[in-house]
This record gives sequence, C-alpha cells and structure tokens, in this order.
Amino acid sequence: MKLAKVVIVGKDEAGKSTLVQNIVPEAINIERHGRTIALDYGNREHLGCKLHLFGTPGQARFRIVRDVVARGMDVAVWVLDYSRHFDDRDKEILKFLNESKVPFLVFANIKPGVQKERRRVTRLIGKPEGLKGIVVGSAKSGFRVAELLDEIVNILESKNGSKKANRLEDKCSDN
Ligand SMILES: Nc1nc2c(ncn2[C@@H]2O[C@H](COP(=O)(O)OP(=O)(O)OP(=O)(O)O)[C@@H](O)[C@H]2O)c(=O)[nH]1
Ligand SMILES: [Mg+2]
Repeated sequence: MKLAKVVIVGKDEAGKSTLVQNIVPEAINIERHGRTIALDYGNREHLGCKLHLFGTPGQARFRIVRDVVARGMDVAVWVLDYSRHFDDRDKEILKFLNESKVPFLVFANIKPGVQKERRRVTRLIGKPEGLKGIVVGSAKSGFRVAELLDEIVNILESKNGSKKANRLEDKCSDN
C-alpha cells in the first residue's frame, strides 16, 4: 500500500481532532482537558492510498509541537473554524502553510447555530499558491468529509512534473 503523510492544522478548537476522529474512529488523541497537547493519529485507506493522518495542537503555546509533527508532510488540511471570526491566529496558520510550501486544502468547519464567520474562504485568505481546494463541511457530522478525502487523494495523484510530485506519484499510483 502506498503511503502519504497528511497533517491537519488550524487554530485551537477549530475541530481538528473531531475531524480526525470522524475519518478514523479509533484514532488516538494525546490531549489534556479535551485540548490536543501532542497529536492525533490515525490511518486509513482511501482510493488506493494509505493516508496517515496527523492532527496538530491548535493552541499557540504548542506551536513548536505542530511544527515538529508537520515536518515532511505531503499535504496539509487547514480546518478553518466558521463558528468564530477569522483572526490573527488564522493568519499565523496561513503564514505557516505558505512557508511550508506544501499543497493544502481548507476544510471550512460549520458548527450549526454558531456561525460567526460568513465571508468566503478566498475573501479571507486570498488565493495562496499552495491552496488546492476548499471543502465546506462539518467535522462532527461528517458532512462532506468523504469529498475532503477524495480531494486529498487527487492532490497526491495529480502532482506530475516536479521532483516532489514524482515522489507523491510513486506513493499513490496503483501500478
Ligand atoms: N457542532 C459541531 N461542533 C464541533 C464540530 N467540530 C468540532 N466541534 C466541537 O468543537 C470543540 C473543539 O473541537 P476539537 O476537535 O477538539 O478541536 P481541535 O481543533 O482539535 O482543538 P485543539 O486540539 O485545542 O487545537 C469540541 O467541543 C467539538 O465537539 C462540528 O462540526 N460541529
Ligand atoms: Mg485537537
């Protein structure tokens, strides 16, 4: 089975661990009082790819942990919390992703009844080079999580040409 490292980033309480749990119900979460302090980890197969999912801590004081966990990632998923306004913590995530030069998807997480952010994702973050897709869904209910997984595999499979792309192609093509 071909492998890929997928790292989930986002500010505190955005829904990263909830998303990982939704994708892999038996995933582990190293947490304290519900907040991830080290990582979430789970893996599953999707469309011929073995996705190793690493959730990171969102709290600013654990930023170093995020940076370490993210090292060597093939693709990132940014869980953007639509229940709160886009703020400086989100801007820091965007900076981190831009500096990582990694292809990434935004999962705009809608928590029913508490939507504070209504601007479109591209209004909030522009169109950074690494941005490969936007999925609006719910980490808890699982709404559009299958589409997110499809998009992850699309990124992994469509990277022809560059050195890194070839590596990813090797990882996920079936033949
Ligand atoms: N209703 C609803 N609640 C959600 C959803 N996603 C997350 N939550 C809630 O939001 C809170 C935070 O979710 P977590 O998944 O722990 O957030 P996190 O991003 O892992 O947070 P840190 O580990 O602190 O960075 C929890 O109470 C979740 O139940 C969602 O899609 N819908
Ligand atoms: Mg968490």
